[in-house]
Amino acid sequence: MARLDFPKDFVWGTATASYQIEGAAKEGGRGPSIWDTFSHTPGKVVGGDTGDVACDSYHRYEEDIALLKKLGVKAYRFSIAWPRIYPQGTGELNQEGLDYYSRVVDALIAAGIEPCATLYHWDLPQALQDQGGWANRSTIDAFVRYAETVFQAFDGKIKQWITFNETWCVSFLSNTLGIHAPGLKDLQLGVTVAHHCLVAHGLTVQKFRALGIKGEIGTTHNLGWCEPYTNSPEDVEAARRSRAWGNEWFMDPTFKGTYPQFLVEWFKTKGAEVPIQPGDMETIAQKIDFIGINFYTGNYGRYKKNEGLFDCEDVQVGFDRTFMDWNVYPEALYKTLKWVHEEYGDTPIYITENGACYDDTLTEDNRIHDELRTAYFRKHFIQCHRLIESGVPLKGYFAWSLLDNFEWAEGYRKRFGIVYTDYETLARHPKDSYYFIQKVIAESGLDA
Ligand code: IFM
Repeated sequence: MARLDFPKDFVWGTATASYQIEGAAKEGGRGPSIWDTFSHTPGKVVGGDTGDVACDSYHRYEEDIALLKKLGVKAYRFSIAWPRIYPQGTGELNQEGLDYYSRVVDALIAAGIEPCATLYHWDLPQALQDQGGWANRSTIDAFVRYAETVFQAFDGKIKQWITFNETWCVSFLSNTLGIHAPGLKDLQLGVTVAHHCLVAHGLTVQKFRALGIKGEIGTTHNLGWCEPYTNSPEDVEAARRSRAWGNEWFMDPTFKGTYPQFLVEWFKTKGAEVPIQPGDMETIAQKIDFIGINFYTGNYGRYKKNEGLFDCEDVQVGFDRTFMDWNVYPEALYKTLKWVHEEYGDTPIYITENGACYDDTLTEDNRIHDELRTAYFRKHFIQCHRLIESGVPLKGYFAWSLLDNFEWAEGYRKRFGIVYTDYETLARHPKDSYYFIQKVIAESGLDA
């Protein structure tokens, strides 16, 4: 049995997001977000679930931080809810919102855990959506103002900042595929929103530097890996389009200040164009201190006319699948991060999310024997080790998620936590995967 040791300074952590765990939707002066509107619209979320209560972490954050401490993590990635800070998106600041995150941040620091904050994990103030949301360029200014407020409030305490979580989801999943809030179905809208979020990211990084905030700033893209099913030019091109939609469309502007031209042309044939204004691309490509990658799955694709946006059909090749129906394909994590390093250089990489959804059952003695999730983590840790050995600057790993939580359009049925949330009592029960990760962290490695 081989022993895989991780560097002693490797950052082990877990991740969550505000709307998915906090609850207290109407407390502390919080304004409504697009997710309140969406989840309260019949038919949008499985079972009619909403984030009104979620895991109630707004009130139970101390319990959650105790779980993190026992787990042994060095860092905790959470998100700040914009509508708690500016209930209407702009205008009057809500001090109670800042106070809440101050309590969380102070408790983390007291527990010896580095706070890592995401500024935007999808809860756009509804008031801004009413004016066009991210499709309206003025939302960019509102975002930078909000970012400036929290930078100044937490300067010196939060040392790792992420501007956006998964810009692909914010744009295309939400505005082209209509699956997430605000639930719109328009390709041009997706392209426009993606561009505006990227510009907002660049301006926020500029603001961070101009204010001289201490610490590091980056962004998080969700990448996947689509392999061509055969070597035929049609399959190769189809898989390339599909992959580039999630990967290069966001990574190229972030690092190179360009969009992949072949996809720009492809979108044009569908009637969509990027609304680039002078200076935008330079603004987007600000130097960042790290890149966050969320990775869950990969697939095989082959050419099929009129299949989806890219004439690319997903082919089932016999992978095990999670309860989300996502392939378990750990090797794709290796391929993806290798590609990131080769294509975009030596910027430090953090896996800001990775994890698996399974249908857990609570035993009579409150245990959850989640062997499949544990196996998923183990296989991905092995790939992380391989990446580090091969010279990829992988600096940390955040498991998704600390807790079972509100899984967006899928509601509460889909559990990703390493801690089980009992939604009746709101009690938390660590699963076997929690103890597995605890051991890996304590030993700074694992037997493979
Ligand atoms: O729950 C989400 C998270 O909010 C963003 N990344 C993917 C996770 C699982 O779907």
